[in-house]
Amino acid sequence: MRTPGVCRGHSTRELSSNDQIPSEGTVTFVSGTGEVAVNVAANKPASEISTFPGHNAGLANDGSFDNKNAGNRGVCSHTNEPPVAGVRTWWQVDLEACYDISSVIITTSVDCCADRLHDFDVDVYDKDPEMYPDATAQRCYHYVGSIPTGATEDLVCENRPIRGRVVRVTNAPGYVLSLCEVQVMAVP
Ligand SMILES: [Ca+2]
Repeated sequence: MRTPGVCRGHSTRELSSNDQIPSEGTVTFVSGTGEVAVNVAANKPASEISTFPGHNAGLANDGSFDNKNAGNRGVCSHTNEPPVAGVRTWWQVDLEACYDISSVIITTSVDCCADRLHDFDVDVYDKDPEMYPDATAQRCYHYVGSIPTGATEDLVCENRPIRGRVVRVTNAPGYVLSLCEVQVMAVP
């Protein structure tokens, strides 16, 4: 019996002549077989360990790259204050289907909190780890240091592509987590 919300199997395919090539700027990975990666995270269900009022998780995958004056305007996700010593804050998105994920692109705030995102992990799960404690994580990327303030960085998964449906960003212990946009690049 199939379990809802769980990845099964593995599939890859080559592009056919009928495939639509994504518009310029959305492609970050083309495999040797011609597979093209596109963002599959936009407006999918997002959640975070806690929410600072007005900074809900969905702001990090709403398709808007607005990242200016983020602390006051509520254009980026932000976990609650104050941060708790030893606790690793997280943000995640459920892609609502299984994808072969090649990279995760993160955009940080220009003027608030970006420096608090450092030494973090990007993991891919076969199912929601909040709903299924036995969900297995595969490491996409371990980031050493901080993404520069206001920058957009493409974190290419080690051992890509990684098959999964939930992508989670987990920060270093004891810091809030604020993300302005997260794109999950995968073979559709
Ligand atoms: Ca956004």
